[in-house]
Parts: sequence; structure tokens; C-alpha cells
Amino acid sequence: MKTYIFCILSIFMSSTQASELVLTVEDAWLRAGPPNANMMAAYVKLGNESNETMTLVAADSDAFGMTEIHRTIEVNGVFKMKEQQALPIAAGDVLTMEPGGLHIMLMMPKQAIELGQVVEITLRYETENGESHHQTIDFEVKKQ
Ligand SMILES: [Cu+2]
Repeated sequence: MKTYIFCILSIFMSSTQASELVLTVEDAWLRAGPPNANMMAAYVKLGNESNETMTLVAADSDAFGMTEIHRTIEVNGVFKMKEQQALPIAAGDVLTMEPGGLHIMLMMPKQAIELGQVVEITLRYETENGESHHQTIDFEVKKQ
């Protein structure tokens, strides 16, 4: 299991700025679908090691025409997916996306997505005072 630590913005800005805005990434993977699948799901664990709440507000990927963040919920024995507009991650918390729960829903792939391929997905966050940050993560396409 690989752990990537991203220091958002530090690539573009001086090291003194925004250095505490760190989300750790674990288990980033995209579930392989049948050929010509037009919907796929990706999962990841995001750890907020900053000292403020970071709210996940969007995801996008150049490999797909449309990307949303969903939560699978059970309503009277029927599973449904509900779009999540904002997912706050409190300081010190880990947000877990996994099969049967939260996921990144990827729709309208622009090309076939193959097993073993790596797909970049950009996650977009807002801080408590409304600053925007983003983080691009590599998701490996796996069967399970
Ligand atoms: Cu979904």
C-alpha cells in the first residue's frame, strides 16, 4: 500500500505558504468495468492533516465527460446513489470512499479504460474561509 502525501499549492508557491494544507492519499483505485461501460467508480481514503476543515466540493477528470461525487444509500431495501455537493473533512479526520458507500462517479469515458491503466482525477476543496485548493491523484484501474 502506497501513501502519497500532497502538499497542496506548495509546487506552485513558496514553501512558507499553505504548507499545512495537506491531505494524505491512500488506496486510490478505479474499479475496472465491463468493456464499453459508460459509468465507473473510483475510491480513495483522504486524510486531512491540516488544522482546519477541508470540504471536498467537486471532482473532475480529463478521461471522462462527467464526474460527480456520490453516496450509495439504502432506501426501503433499494440502493440509490445521491450526489454529494460538499463533503467536509474535519481536521485530523479521514474520508473513506469505498464500494457500497462514497465514491467518485465517472461517466462518459472518452476512451476505453483498461485494467492496470492509471487515471488522473482532480479533487477540489474549499477551506473554512472559502479558499479553493485542488489535488490531482493517480487512480490505478483494478478489478477489486
Ligand atoms: Cu454513483
